[in-house]
Amino acid sequence: FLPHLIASLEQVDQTYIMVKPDGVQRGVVGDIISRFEKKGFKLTGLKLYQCSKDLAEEHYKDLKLKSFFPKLIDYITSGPVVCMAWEGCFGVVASARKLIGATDPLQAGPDTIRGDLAVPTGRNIVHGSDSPENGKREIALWFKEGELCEWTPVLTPWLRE
Ligand code: IDP
Ligand code: MG
Repeated sequence: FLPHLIASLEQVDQTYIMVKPDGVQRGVVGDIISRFEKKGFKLTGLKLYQCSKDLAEEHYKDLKLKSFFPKLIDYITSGPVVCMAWEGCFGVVASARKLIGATDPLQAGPDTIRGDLAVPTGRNIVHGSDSPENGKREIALWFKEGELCEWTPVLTPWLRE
């Protein structure tokens, strides 16, 4: 039983969650953080940060050819964002996307962050990685070495199988 428990406790993924500048301005940072805490994710990195155009463009490089790309970069660099690294068992990345809701807040379900708090797609207040690979990539992009904390929440056995 114990070796099995330890092995499954080790299966972790990370997701990069970011409160966009509109979320910071609107004072919903606490609400957003609280939803991930209550879900049982483990916070490993957190900072308020004014990002450069270069960093925003690198983060959204897959969208470079979209017509809204220049506006997206203006939006993301328009004020400080809150960068967060969250860790959880396998499924944490998809689970975070569920809490966030669809890209277009009109399509996002009730009780999701975007469904509850946002209206237009271009002001959808929060970012979440779309795959475990991108979770790793984005955390490495937004956090420097030494900014992430490794710690053991006492509730882990109650939150992971
Ligand atoms: P996601 O944030 O739900 O993963 P993506 O398709 O990766 O959605 O797009 C990244 C961000 O670009 C969105 O969160 C939104 O801020 C912006 N965006 C996406 N599509 C549109 C659009 O059609 N108009 C304006 N902004 C958009
Ligand atoms: Mg995306």
